[in-house]
Amino acid sequence: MNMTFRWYGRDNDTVTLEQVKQIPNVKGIVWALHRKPVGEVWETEEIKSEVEYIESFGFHADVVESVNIHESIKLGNNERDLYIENYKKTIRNLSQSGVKVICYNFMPVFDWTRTDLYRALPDGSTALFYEKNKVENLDPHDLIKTVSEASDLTLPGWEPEKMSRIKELFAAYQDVTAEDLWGNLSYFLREILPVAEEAGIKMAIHPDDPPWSIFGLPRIMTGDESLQKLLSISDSPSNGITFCTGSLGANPQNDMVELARKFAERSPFAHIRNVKIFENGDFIETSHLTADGSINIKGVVKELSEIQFEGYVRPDHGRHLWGEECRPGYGLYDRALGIMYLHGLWDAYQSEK
Ligand code: DNO
Ligand code: MN
Repeated sequence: MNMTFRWYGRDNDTVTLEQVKQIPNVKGIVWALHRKPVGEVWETEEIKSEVEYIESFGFHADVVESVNIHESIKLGNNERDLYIENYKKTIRNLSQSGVKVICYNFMPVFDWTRTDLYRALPDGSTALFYEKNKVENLDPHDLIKTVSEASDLTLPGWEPEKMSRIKELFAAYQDVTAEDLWGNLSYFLREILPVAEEAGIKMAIHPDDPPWSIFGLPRIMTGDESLQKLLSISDSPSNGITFCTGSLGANPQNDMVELARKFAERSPFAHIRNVKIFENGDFIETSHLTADGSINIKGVVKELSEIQFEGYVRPDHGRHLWGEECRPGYGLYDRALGIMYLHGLWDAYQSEK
């Protein structure tokens, strides 16, 4: 288990690397050029500057999350080849700085979606919350308004320039089915995987969050069957998964221990976090502790320990604690607590061997 911490960059995060340095046994920083518009080539110089900064703290910069996929690739329209070429260049450029894993997702229009960024938990902390009924009955434009009013820090995938084109994007997706999306994902992977392989980089798809279709837009990375299908697109060792327990686990039908058993070997990267699911389908993010949520985090780490998982791991979203002002879900404190819980489980299972 190679423990990492996601960080948004100098002048773009409330957390500093000096602080991350004090969390025990964090080996690397999961990073990205967050200010880069989707689809543009990441140039070697800007990559180098970020990687050198991260390395100056003694961290590795092996994992990038995410190099986002331009909508034209997901839509499969005639601009896609241009953006695929850019993506290939970015892969090659990243490999020059020693990057090993690229996390990406294939969700149309929106990345992870929540209805409330600061829902109070009984202990007085706040966390990201998803109200099923609200998403099913709300116009996406109203949701965007609610979310952007609640935070001046942009959620990943909710970039202002994209939001201003939202109507246009919805229209473009009108006739795109789940099957079309699979076709477009396969096309993309067949193009880029040979380049990734040559560059020594593993691509790791992040599951959809939540793992079901929202606002009438198709979503395809939702559980066992889809992970299987993804792997069947190509046997390339570069065709991998970001095993995110909180995303997949928001659907109680996804047994995360079972899925870890099946897919950990093909997951160069894991996000481990807990969510509490309510009977009506709502869910709230909790601490990483197994007892606090609906996901058997303990069981997942046990599976990883069984196979001596050597992949990269990070705590995923955390709650907002002790008055911390931070990016929604990406504060320092709860993710640090999460890391220590994961280390504790890992050490205990390892010593049983
Ligand atoms: C949710 C988070 C996401 C994730 C992106 C990956 O579980 O991990 O923000 O980073 O969807 O592309
Ligand atoms: Mn995740």
